[in-house]
Amino acid sequence: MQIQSGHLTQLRDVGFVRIAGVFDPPFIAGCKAELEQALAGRRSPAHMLTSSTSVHVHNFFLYGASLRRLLFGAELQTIHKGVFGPSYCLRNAVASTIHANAAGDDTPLHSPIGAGWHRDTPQFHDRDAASRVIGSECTYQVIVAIDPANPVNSTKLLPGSHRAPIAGHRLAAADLQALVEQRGLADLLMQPGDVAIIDDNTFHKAGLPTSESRWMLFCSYTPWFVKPYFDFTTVQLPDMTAYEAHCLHKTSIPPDASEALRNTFRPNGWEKDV
Ligand SMILES: O=C(O)CCC(=O)C(=O)O
Repeated sequence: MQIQSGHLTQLRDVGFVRIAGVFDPPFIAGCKAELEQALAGRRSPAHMLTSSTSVHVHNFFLYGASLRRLLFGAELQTIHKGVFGPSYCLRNAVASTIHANAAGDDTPLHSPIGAGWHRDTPQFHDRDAASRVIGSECTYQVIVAIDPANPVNSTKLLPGSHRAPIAGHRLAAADLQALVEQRGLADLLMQPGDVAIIDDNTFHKAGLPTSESRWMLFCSYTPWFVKPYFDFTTVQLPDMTAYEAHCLHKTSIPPDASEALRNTFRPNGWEKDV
């Protein structure tokens, strides 16, 4: 797989780009089997959230060799190096299905993660408690389709909204209407093995659950100094590669109080082999 200049132009201009057929369907079927096995076993319930309409498996790469290979293998390394650059690290890696009656038991999660229009780029709140996001061309989401996504259950996106002069994380109704009038609304239709790259400043929301399983892997990448969702210092993978160590922030662990002041980013050169 190669990143073409057209992919980068579309990402910059529209806020997202889809690349078809990055992974082979039999490999993707193996990933799906690992996810379903992990869910059946529920070895780490704190990282598996279920509701009657969705299931979310955080840190999916811990639950099988194919899932680990998918996240850290050649294809996503090529996207990582070519689209956002080698100093970015992993912020979150979650497998999600929205699926009516996906699980018999409900955790406190009442609706799918991603319900309602929002952005994924990191936000903070200013003195007036107003939401501020860090903006476009800073952080990215890579989505890998495990199942097909159809016009009902696919993620919805507002093309061009990554550049909209709106400061906050959520979208007001009037702004939604204006954005739809300007450039319409897109369904992120996917087939197993397709990949989408999204500028995190693009407004999007989850589609509606159907009776079909709709597993997608949502992998978010941020500059090394952005805190990840999980404490990856405790994560150890057998035979961890330089790329995995970098993604899991092991090249940028802040010093503890007893250590001398130092630049905490120590690049390990993973990209030289890509
Ligand atoms: O599940 C989806 O389609 C969207 C998920 C989403 O918006 C998110 O995780 O931020």
